[in-house]
Amino acid sequence: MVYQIYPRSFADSDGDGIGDLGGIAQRLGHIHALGVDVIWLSPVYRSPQVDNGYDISDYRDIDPLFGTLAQFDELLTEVHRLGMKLVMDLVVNHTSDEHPWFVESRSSREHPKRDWYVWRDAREGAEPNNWASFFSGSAWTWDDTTGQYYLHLFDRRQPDLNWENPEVRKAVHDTMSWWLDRGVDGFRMDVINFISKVDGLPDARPVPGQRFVSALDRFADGPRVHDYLAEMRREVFGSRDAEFITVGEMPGVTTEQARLYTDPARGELDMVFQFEHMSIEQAPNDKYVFAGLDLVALKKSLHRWQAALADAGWNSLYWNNHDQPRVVSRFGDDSPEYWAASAKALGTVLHGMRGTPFVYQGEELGMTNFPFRSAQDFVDLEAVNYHRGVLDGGGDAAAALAGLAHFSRDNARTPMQWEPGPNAGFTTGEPWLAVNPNHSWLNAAAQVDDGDSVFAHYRALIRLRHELPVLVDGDLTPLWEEDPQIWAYVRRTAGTALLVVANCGRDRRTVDVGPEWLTAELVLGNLAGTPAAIESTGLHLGGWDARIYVKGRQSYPNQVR
Ligand code: TEU
Repeated sequence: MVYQIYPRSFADSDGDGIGDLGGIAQRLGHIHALGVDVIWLSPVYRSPQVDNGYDISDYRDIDPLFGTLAQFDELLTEVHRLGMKLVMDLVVNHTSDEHPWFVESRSSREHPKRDWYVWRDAREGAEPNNWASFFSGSAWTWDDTTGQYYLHLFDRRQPDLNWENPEVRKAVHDTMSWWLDRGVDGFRMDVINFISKVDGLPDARPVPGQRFVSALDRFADGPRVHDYLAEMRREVFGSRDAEFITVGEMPGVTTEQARLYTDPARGELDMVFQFEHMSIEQAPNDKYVFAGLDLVALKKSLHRWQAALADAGWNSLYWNNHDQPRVVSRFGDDSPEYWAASAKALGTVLHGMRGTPFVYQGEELGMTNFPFRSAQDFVDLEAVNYHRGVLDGGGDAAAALAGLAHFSRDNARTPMQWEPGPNAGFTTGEPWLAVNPNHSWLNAAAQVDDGDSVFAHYRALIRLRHELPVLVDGDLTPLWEEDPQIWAYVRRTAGTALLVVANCGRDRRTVDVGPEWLTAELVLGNLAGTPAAIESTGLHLGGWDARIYVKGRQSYPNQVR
């Protein structure tokens, strides 16, 4: 399994209020104790930090905010010494506008690097097409110096690279090789399915009342993306013997495309992050509008991905990352009574599936959303721009605030909660983003040695994956898919069967699992006093009760609860 660190919010060693490499080094023990195989580090490269490091101005240096290259090398050595691997974030759909490549590109139309970015003339005095930026407004910005627009799918300070240009691709390959030579073990590739845009950059289908519209189908899984990834695999990894990890972050990717990207026979990527289950309760045209949570839809979505990549390709499994609200507040129940049980139950149904599980910092503690109150509480540029856009358009400010509180990326980015004391032990200074007040009781110190904690449950889930081949290889058959409260499925290999079942609600439920499971053994439960065997009267589940049973072994060596 993979553990994601968002360095800015993980641990601060120098008191400037921003997490850094020194802080990570001090806290590696926590990650190791969880049983982590691979660490994925969100960007630590030199960056103006407009999008917290997803705007890179030098791919071959560490931002002074986070430390130095020498510190990075030390950290990598220590990660390896502990038997873990380290994966870097590769952000190459775009650079920062302060990257020397862009500075040169914008300097004149004749500059050799002009074609490294996407420049276009105005169309009838306005933007070249109707594409919206993910961060509000147009995806194009006018540049006075040379009298053309440049493309940026994200912020205007994140210009898109032109992947059609072989020199750009070569520069990216060289950068990757440079990090592999330093010893890193692979890459998580930011929006990598956006690198090939549809020829001619045609308008997206208009939406009434919107000047700029989401144009996902004009650049997601575009015409040459598979060629580019196969080429990258050949050029960067082809001559190396070691095993590397590649994960493509892919908003809008379909199951059919994901199969192509991750089929080992095609040699592109190991796995992709898909987003279908992350938009399940968001309105289609506005991710900040809550459209109601439908557990059946959520289950079906993930089960559909399980089926689609069952015999070719490979899934990644995640509830959280630095762009998503906290799962216990989102799909769980963060009330005092059910907070721990629901955090564990959601961990259980995710980690029971086939694929590689990812845990985002603090998820292993059941960290929750932040109690945002006013517009000033938000610092993420996506949130700030969204709020401004709603106000400018005369929209409902209260509704916008409620949507942001629920879905804002800042929910994921509040500092890691280490201790009950000042600033949760994250920093001795002033934290760059407020610490969640619930750190007084929700923190690592309170959990790591407590056998009943969310942390202990995650550790058990991770240990199970290391011990039970059926969790890795077994196929998956959903049970009671239409049930709006029970999430259950069976994993099976030739010799073993595993039943994963969770009651995703407060009301008690009894389910009839059938006689074949009466002999099964409990390997993991999330509530005290879970009986060791299933009763003949059925499986009686309390609120947010989650269990894993195994069958087909005489005895199970390492029983964990
Ligand atoms: O995110 C890509 C992406 O499309 C979304 O998940 C994004 O967070 C946004 O909310 C869409 O509305 C990646 C990174 O994970 C994110 O942090 C960056 O801001 C983005 O790319 C640009 O690099």
